[in-house]
Amino acid sequence: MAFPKEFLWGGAVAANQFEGGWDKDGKGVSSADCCTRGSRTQMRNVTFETKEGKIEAQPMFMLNAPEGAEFGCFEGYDYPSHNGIDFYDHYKEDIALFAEMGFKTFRLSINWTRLFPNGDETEPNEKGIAFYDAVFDELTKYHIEPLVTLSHYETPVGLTNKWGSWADRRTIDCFVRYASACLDRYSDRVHYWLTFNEINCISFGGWMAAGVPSRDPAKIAAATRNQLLASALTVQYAHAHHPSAKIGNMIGYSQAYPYTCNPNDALKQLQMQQSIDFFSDVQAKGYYPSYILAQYKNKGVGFELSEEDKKILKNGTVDFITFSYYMSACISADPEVLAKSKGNMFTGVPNPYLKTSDWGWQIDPTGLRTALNYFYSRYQLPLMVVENGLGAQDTVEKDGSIHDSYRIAYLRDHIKAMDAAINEDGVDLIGYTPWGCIDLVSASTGEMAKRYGFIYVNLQDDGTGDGSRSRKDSFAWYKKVIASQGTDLD
Ligand code: BGP
Repeated sequence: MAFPKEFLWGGAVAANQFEGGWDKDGKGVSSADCCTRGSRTQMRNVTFETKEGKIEAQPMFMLNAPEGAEFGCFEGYDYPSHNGIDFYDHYKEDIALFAEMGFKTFRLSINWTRLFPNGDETEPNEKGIAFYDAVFDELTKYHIEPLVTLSHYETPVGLTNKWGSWADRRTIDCFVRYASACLDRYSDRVHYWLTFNEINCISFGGWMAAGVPSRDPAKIAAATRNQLLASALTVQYAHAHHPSAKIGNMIGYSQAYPYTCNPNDALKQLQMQQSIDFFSDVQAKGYYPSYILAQYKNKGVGFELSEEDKKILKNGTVDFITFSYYMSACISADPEVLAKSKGNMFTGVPNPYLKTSDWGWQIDPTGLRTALNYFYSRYQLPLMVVENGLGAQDTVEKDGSIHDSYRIAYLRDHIKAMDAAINEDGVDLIGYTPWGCIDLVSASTGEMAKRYGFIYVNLQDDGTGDGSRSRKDSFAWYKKVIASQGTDLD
């Protein structure tokens, strides 16, 4: 069956993973700029200078920096965001390729530090404004609707060094000033906005999602509240000043199953589900759910939510729901199973019914159909799948061709799952933007080797490659999918 006529087919990227030009035209340093290149086995590090003047690096997901650490970039470290794939200088060529595929939408993020280099300025940097003006003009030229994430895994490091970033309430005003500037300058061409990418990932990725250099649960709870308030205030500003703007949230989602029918596994799975639902419940329903308040209380996490805060959340609910979906995970309450499983925080206990990607992510298209039904029945709001795809190593043949049949197979099965959700289950799904439509730097590992694109970018992790772009087999395939409204998937 066909997808709706107005369906937004496209692709997705994030500024820090593809723009490059990290210090061009007055841009400031962001949290992502301080993350080194890692690998499948080596976690990315974050670099800083201690009070005593020592340069140190700590693993991104374990970061617990000493008091007084000053984050930044230092000689001798390899920071992949600094050059990305240099979209900054290739945007015309890249957008022309998206247009050739027939994109109806393109999801990108604005880099806060291009507009407000330190995060707390009162007026935007006009050169930063001009860059996105040019990008949006180019997209408009091809009738491609931009879908803009305001904060995709980057926070001005200036705010971390000044007051600990999102753990401090003052960051809310800085963000709202930035978000309002974006809305004021670009709303004539941008109609779809997302506030925070994978906002729930702050729970385990304080640095990645919020520039918070600490794993202290009270700081993470405060940073979470502050982002949720900033998101709600942005929605309020948009609704008051730009009625044509639609604002969505963005959840990092992995469909979770109880590993067995043992009731303890089912309870654990529910608790895991609640840790994700919490974010979309606040953003779509406008209040902190009782289960999360109970958890904070029981764990002794100091946490404040004023009457004023509650009002802000109530009046700032989103217009649509979006999420990323790559894989599913099995949840077990049995310590023996957990000890035996190699699963990490992303992948859970291995599911015997599923195959995994080269990076150990469990491939599960049916899980996407389940997720779509779950979100739609819970919120009854339009949905978009704004990330999905297969990170894989590609081989360039002697003649330059790239036969990525594995990627086509992955995407085909997920598109079939979306088709079933729309046409058989009645879900209101309005868009699909597969991740990394052009090869870019991986968020979790910082590698170029983990490729998602329809477009190959000749850049390697050892620094070689001329940056040239070429079409993989999936390029022609996706073009056909879009042209046929999802009916020709062969
Ligand atoms: C999501 C992020 C993206 C992206 C994607 C793929 O979590 O929103 O920024 O990178 O995952 O992950 P990775 O790049 O680690 O393969």
